[in-house]
Amino acid sequence: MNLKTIDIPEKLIDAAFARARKQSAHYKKQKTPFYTMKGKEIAKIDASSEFLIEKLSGIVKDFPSIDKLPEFYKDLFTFIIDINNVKKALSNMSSVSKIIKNIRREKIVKLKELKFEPNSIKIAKNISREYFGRVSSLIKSLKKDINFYNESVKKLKELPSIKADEEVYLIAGLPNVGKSTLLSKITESKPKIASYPFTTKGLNVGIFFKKYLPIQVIDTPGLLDRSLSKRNNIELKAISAFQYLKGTIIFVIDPLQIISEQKNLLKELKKLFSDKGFIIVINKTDLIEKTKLEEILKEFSENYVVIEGEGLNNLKEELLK
Ligand SMILES: Nc1nc2c(ncn2[C@@H]2O[C@H](COP(=O)(O)OP(=O)(O)OP(=O)(O)O)[C@@H](O)[C@H]2O)c(=O)[nH]1
Ligand SMILES: [Mg+2]
Repeated sequence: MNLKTIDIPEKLIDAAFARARKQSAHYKKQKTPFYTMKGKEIAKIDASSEFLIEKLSGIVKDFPSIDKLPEFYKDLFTFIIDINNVKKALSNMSSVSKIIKNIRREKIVKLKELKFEPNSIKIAKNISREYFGRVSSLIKSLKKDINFYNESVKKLKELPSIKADEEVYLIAGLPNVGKSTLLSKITESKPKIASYPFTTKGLNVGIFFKKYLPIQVIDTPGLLDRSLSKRNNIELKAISAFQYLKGTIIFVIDPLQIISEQKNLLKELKKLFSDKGFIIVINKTDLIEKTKLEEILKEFSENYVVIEGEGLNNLKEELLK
C-alpha cells in the first residue's frame, strides 16, 4: 500500500517559501522596475501555493479508500487506527488546500489589477505579505491533523502485506508458548524471539513453499485466555480480522503453562474461526517427561503434532499435504 506521510507545518512552510524565493529569483526583468516587482510577487504566490496545494491534495488523493479495501484490511485498519479522525484530518487538509487556491486567485487578481501609482509598490508588497501570512497560519492550523495523520500512517505501515485472497497458516496461542520460534523453523522469517510474554507486538509473516506455491504463515501476538486487558482486547479484535482469510490455524501449546487456559483459548478460537482447520502443536517437549507429554496428549484428543526433531518434520509434512 502506498501510504505517505506529510511534512510537519514548519517544514511545509519553509519548503513553500523556498520555492517562492527561487521563482522570484528566476523571474525575468520587465520594462520597468514596477512590473518586475509585480511579476516577482505573482511568481512567488503561484509557486508556493502550487507546492502546498499539490502536497495537501496529493495526501488526500493517495489515501486508500477504506470502503474499497478487502474485508480483511478494512477490519485491521479500523482496529489499528481511528478512521473517523483520519478522515477528519484529511478533510481539513483538503479544505485548507481549497482555501489556499482561493487566496491565491484573489491576491493574484489584485496584483494584476494594480496600476503604477506612487503607493503601488507598497501596496503590492502588502498584498504579498498578506498572502504569506494567511497561508502560513492556515498550514499551522493543520498541526494536529498532520500529526494525527502521520501517526496513523506509521501504524498502518507496520502492517505486513498479506495477500488477503490466498491461503494462510495462522500461528496462535498463549503468550510465550513458542509461536515465533515455530515461524522461524518452518519459514525463512527471523522474528524476534524472547523468553518473556508479548515479545511479538504485531504480525510476523513468513513464506513456505507448497509444491512451489508460496504459502503465507502469520505469527500473531500471544492471546490471553479470557481475562483480556484492554490492549489485548485490541489484539484479539485484530486477530478477528483473520476470519476473512482462508486457511488453517496452527495452535501452539506450551506444556509448562496452564493447560486448561490453553484449552479454553483453543475453544474460543474454534468459535471465532469455525470455518478453518486446526493443527495442534505441542511445543517444548524437550522440557518435559514422557509421562507428562502423554497426559497432555490425552487432553487434546484431536489431531495434534508434537514438535521437536522428528515432530517438526511431521508438522512440515502435515502442512505440505
Ligand atoms: N526449550 C525450548 N524452548 C523453546 C521452544 N520453543 C520456544 N522456546 C523458547 O520459548 C521462549 C518463547 O519463544 P517465542 O517464540 O518468543 O514465543 P512466542 O509464543 O512467540 O511469544 P510471544 O510473542 O511473546 O507471545 C523463547 O525463550 C524460546 O527460545 C522449545 O521447543 N524448547
Ligand atoms: Mg512471538
